[in-house]
Amino acid sequence: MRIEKQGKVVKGLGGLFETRVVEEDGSVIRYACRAKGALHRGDAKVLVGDNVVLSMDTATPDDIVLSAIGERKNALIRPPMANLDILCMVVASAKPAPVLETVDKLLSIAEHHGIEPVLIFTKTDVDRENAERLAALYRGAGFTVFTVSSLLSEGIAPVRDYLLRELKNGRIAAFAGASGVGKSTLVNGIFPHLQLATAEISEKIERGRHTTRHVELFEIGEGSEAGYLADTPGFSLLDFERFDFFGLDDLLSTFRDFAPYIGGCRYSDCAHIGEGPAECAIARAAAEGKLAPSRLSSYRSIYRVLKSKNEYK
Ligand SMILES: Nc1nc2c(ncn2[C@@H]2O[C@H](COP(=O)(O)OP(=O)(O)OP(=O)(O)O)[C@@H](O)[C@H]2O)c(=O)[nH]1
Ligand SMILES: [Mg+2]
Ligand SMILES: [Zn+2]
Repeated sequence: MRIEKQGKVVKGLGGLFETRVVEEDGSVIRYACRAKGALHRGDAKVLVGDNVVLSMDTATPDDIVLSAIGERKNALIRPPMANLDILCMVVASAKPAPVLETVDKLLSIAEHHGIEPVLIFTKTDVDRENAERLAALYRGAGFTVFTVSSLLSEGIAPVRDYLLRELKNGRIAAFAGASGVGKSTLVNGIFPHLQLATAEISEKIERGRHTTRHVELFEIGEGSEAGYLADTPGFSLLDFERFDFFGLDDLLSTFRDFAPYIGGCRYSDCAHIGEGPAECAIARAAAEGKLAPSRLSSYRSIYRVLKSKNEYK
């Protein structure tokens, strides 16, 4: 007899998926399975975080197939995941040096998908001043911000408490960011029983070594009320060429700190891209120190990318 079970994909590696199933008696079982042919390509590809249907024959219970993907709340290319509720941008105070434009791009993509963005500044022991400066900048922009040093075991408990509070009933958060910023080290700090691989960044080029190679969900809380935290592979610079961007018209609403100034520009069709403080309310806010100038410059740079994409479609 063929039966079906509902599960969630917690890991995918080389075409093999690990899925988590809550059985009728409440016990939690992990099944390893392959996906049926049509679920290997394009948008139909199975992602970690997907809610899926597993089919099996009771006569041959080891032969399990991932046969369908449930409706998705959202799906991202980087990190390759579905159904995210919270995206934690992990950024090092130094080593590797933060690139705010990349951070802002990812925040913008998260906002666009309705995923709550959170910032975690790591390696406060390396450059405390920069960590504090960045924390203040993003708190001022209206984001939830944490600062941590895994080396000194500083600031980890507030991150763990936040995740425990926010991640219930299947909700999912992911750590995302450049290679070598300390994502896996922090996951190990939050779940002391895990021993995820971590590695020194290259001294010469001050970049990470892409130590984490796959996305994996770790359970936070218990049973059917559990939530999940994902460790993900670090970005490389090339990844940003392939980002899933959206329409130009949607950009402004993904910069939450700009909201108070919208409508205040001299011309109603102001695009806020080159106009000076006399005409543009957003440029004026940046000039007066109410908005971080780096946020405005990220906005302008993403605007240019989206515009050229839309023109060549
Ligand atoms: N000084 C200092 N070093 C840290 C801290 N957190 C992590 N590191 C070190 O930074 C290096 C990279 O850490 P990982 O956790 O492997 O970084 P990752 O973000 O998971 O990197 P990928 O898996 O490549 O994406 C390791 O040598 C860690 O020991 C910190 O708070 N302070
Ligand atoms: Mg890692
Ligand atoms: Zn304007």
